[in-house]
Amino acid sequence: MPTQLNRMRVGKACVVESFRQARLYVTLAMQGNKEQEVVSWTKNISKKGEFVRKDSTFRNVVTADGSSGFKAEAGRYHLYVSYACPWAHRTLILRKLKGLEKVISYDCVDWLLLSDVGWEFKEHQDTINNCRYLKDIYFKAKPVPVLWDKATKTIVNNESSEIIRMLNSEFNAYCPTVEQSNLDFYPADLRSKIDAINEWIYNDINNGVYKSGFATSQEAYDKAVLQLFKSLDKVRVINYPYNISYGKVYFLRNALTQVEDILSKSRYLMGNQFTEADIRLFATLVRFDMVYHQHFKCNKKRIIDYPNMWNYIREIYQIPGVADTVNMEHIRNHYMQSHTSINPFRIVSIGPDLDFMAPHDRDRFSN
Ligand SMILES: N[C@@H](CCC(=O)N[C@@H](CS)C(=O)NCC(=O)O)C(=O)O
Repeated sequence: MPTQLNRMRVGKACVVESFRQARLYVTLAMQGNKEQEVVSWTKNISKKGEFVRKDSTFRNVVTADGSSGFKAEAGRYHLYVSYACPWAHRTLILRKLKGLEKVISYDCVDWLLLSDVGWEFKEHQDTINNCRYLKDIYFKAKPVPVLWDKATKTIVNNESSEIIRMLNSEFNAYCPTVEQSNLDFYPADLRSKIDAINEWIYNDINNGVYKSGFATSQEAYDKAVLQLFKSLDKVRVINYPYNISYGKVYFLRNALTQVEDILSKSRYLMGNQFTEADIRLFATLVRFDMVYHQHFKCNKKRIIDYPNMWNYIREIYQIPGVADTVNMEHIRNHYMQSHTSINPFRIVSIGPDLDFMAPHDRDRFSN
């Protein structure tokens, strides 16, 4: 099914382009993929009231040599993103830091995400396919980010963790400077450690805030929020990601405390090296105090209460180019106006004043 969908082309002509596709449409409709149920989070709740994120559907890759069928070329690929979405945010940061602004174009959807129509293009138009809704690009499904191939008019990939790896390594020939081309956020010698830390940070923090916010039972909420904040009742084993070799370390603490502890001893999650693990964590932490704390009920503590994390976010925010990828208006408006089950009157709260440009102390780790 994903492969057929992947071949699917956009626009009206594509919808009924062939009998096979029309048949696929009917099949999907019969499976319950009705037009009215466009936004997936409304359908992703288990019987226990837990939010269960579905795997992304489109998983092709762009390669520098074109061996995958999608060759890295300047001007060929396009990103569909939302400034509000932490997953899409990762891709914008990579595009910026690698200097790929002229190589990969992008369009941003409006911040409002309604369950019947999904993401919509409003002030920012869809400059490639001229669609009004992101679902028209997908034909049926809907999340951002989307990596679109203008040449074959196909979705290449819609999984942010994979898109950022493509931007990291496959477009180096098109980076404007040698420094940008040499920038490697997933270096070979750190890959297993990055994978290990990504895994628990994804489960407990990146997706943990959603599991807390979208829970529809007290039990599901307690489980997610405890994982995020309170002491874990199980022992966790991970590879300690410091330069100093501690080998395997047993952790009894919660995810945010663990991160705070790591960042009290090293500048980044991987010691002195800024990697994709930091970019992925940043996209969640930068939204935390503004939306997750109140809107998703992750309110035991704020990030500003953790001195190391708070300084760490400010350092990343101040890396040239990163601030351009953070749009707080979209972030606030999106969460508070789109999730009507959480915030029925869609009132956008005033939010704390956060000064991401205030000086940080992370230079204390410089050699
Ligand atoms: N695993 C995906 C998650 C993407 C995702 O859930 N995006 C949200 C926005 S934050 C979305 O578009 N949700 C609407 C939907 O799923 O219909 C990734 O990392 O790329």
